Parts: sequence; structure tokens; C-alpha cells
Amino acid sequence: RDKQGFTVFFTGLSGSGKSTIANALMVKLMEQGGRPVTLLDGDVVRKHLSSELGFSKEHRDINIRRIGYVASEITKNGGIAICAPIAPYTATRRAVREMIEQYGAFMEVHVATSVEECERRDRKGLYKLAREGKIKEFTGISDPYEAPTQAELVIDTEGTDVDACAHEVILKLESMGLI
Ligand code: GGZ
Repeated sequence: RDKQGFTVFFTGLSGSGKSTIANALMVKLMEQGGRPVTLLDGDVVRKHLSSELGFSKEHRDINIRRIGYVASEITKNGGIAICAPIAPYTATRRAVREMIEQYGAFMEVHVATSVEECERRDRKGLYKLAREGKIKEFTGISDPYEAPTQAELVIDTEGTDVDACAHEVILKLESMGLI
């Protein structure tokens, strides 16, 4: 019998490395062949699925539930969904988990780069704009991030390269019997 579908759900601050690790993971999973792999990245989803939404709690929750719904459909059909939004609220992440676990497995990965480190890197200059008040409700600066306490995996990106981070996810998926 074919293995069940599953969702890998990354959560973490802007600039924490979620997208980069998610992309590297996608490549590794595609190389294994077999099930189709779909990446639902934060900013891509916002462009195509949630373009009318802003960053209030209400809008973030709608955004995350949309991602969760798409991931649940992929999981139901035996595929692999990789999601990489900030997803700052514990209750919303739990709702997505429950939606997906009806159909397959859910693995939450906390990309636990600290706000200090994200701000130090500031790859897109967004932290600077947030500090200047030019971006309001910015996660970690002027808006909350509720760190997961029950994630299946916590990744420390400080001192671990992208490939090694993605490999940690692969090892965890193997130990969970999903690949
Ligand atoms: C957080 C923001 C904000 C605010 C714009 N707060 O690093 P990025 O730029 O490319 O990714 C961030 C992205 C966050 O969208 P998500 O859909 O992942 O967020 S959530 O899960 O909370 O719905 C960042 C950019 O959008 N961005 N304004 N105020 N990030």
C-alpha cells in the first residue's frame, strides 16, 4: 500500500530561513520521486491566494486557514505539501494541524532563528522599516509571534547551513515513517 500523504508546516519569523529551507526540502523530496510535492510559500500564497489580505490577526488567520485547506486537500490525495508562512498564532496552527490530521500526517517545524538574528541579517530591509514605523504590525517588532512549544522539530539556523537544516527534516520524516 502506498504511504500516506503529509504536510510539513514551517513556522518562524520573517527572515528566519523558512523559505530557503522549504525550497531545499522540496528539492530533496522531489529527487526521491514518488509523490508530487507542492510548496506553499508565504509570499507566493499572499500573491496568488490572499492578495486582498493585510497583517491584522484576523487577516493572518484567514491566510493560514487557506494554506491549511489547500495542504489538507493535497494530503488527502496522497501528496506532500510544504507550507512556509510566519503563522504567528498557536491556536491557528493547531486548527490547521487538526484539519490535516483527518487525512494524513502533520509535521510542524519551528525555524527558531531569534528576532535579534533576523534583524541583524535583515535581508530585505523590512526590520529597519518596521523599527522606523514604516511597516506597522511587523511580527517580532510590533506584532506578536507565539513560539510553538510542541513542534515535531525545532531548527536552529545559527551555525547550521541550509542543506543540513533540510536534512534534519528528512531524517525526522524517515523516523516518522513518512518517507
Ligand atoms: C510580517 C510582513 C509584514 C508584517 C509584510 N509582518 O520575509 P518576507 O516579508 O518575504 O515574508 C514576510 C511575509 C509574511 O507573510 P505570511 O503570509 O507568511 O504571514 S502570516 O503567516 O502572518 O500571515 C514579510 C512580509 O510578508 N511582510 N508585512 N507586518 N511580515
